[in-house]
Amino acid sequence: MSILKKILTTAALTSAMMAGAAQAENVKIALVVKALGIGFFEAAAKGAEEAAKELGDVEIIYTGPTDTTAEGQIEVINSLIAQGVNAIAISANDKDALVPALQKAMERGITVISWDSGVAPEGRMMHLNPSSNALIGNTIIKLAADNMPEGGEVAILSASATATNQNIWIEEAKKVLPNYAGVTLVDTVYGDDLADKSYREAQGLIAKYPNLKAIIAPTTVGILAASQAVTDGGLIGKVNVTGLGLPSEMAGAVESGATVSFAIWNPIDLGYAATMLSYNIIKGAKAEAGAEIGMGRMGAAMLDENGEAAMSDPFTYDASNIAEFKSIF
Ligand code: RAM
Repeated sequence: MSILKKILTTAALTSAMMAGAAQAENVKIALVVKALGIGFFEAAAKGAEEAAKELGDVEIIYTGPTDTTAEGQIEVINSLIAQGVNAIAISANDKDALVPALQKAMERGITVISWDSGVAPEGRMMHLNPSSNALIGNTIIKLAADNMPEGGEVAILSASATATNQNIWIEEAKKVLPNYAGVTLVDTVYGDDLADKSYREAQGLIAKYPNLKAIIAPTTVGILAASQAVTDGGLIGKVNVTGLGLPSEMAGAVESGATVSFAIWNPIDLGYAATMLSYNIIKGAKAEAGAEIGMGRMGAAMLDENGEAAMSDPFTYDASNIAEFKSIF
């Protein structure tokens, strides 16, 4: 081999090694969602990718089970532990069932946070709520009540029966229900954040309660399925579907009148913030009561005594603004 060729080969090898080393140093943050195929989480993943791009040395692993079960998430967590990720940022299908697996992750030095749907404090370092739980609980009832001045029956179509976030919001909604004179909650059913099951559960409510005035679905999957069931049942104008939805998915329902209005926060910002928080904890920020941990362009999260922080207020969408937002998330 000529000397020149040798030098060139060595240079090529060195730069290949350096590239390999840089790659090996990438921080791996796993964004674990309730289930794959849910638009809300896909929007959150966009935000996570945005944060990774901004940080420069982060690889996002977007993953989750195929259905919204704790068992499915435990399998995913165990495989992430085996892969040696640096952080797991999870939206939990069950607040308690995931604790042992997540404790094992933390024992191995993995940063664990929950976001959107929380894990019990012993199973994570902090939890990021999208907004104040009490505010969300009140919002979903108010959205229904505002469109039924004479009062009447409402029912809730939730996600899975063990979803931490929906269960807290429903509990908060029930607390403020007495403030809405004449509004009666007749039932709560669960569609498991599966489109077909949610659709059938909505049809079940419609059949069982002929006087039903509103279906409140505090889930993006449930609200879309319920608006479809109301539309297919020829009940637009009789049963209003409301709750939490994505403008991109709900535009048709608002245009048809199946849904007068609904609310949500920005899921892109939520995924972005969860990634920034995970990164800063990996880099040494202490997740303890009173701490302020940076969230990049979203400011800082202030942790309360339960290790929880909340982001922004939900925003209401209706015929006046849906067109503007439906292409964003
Ligand atoms: C669904 C999921 C998610 C929830 C939204 C509102 O996408 O259940 O956890 O925050 O709805």
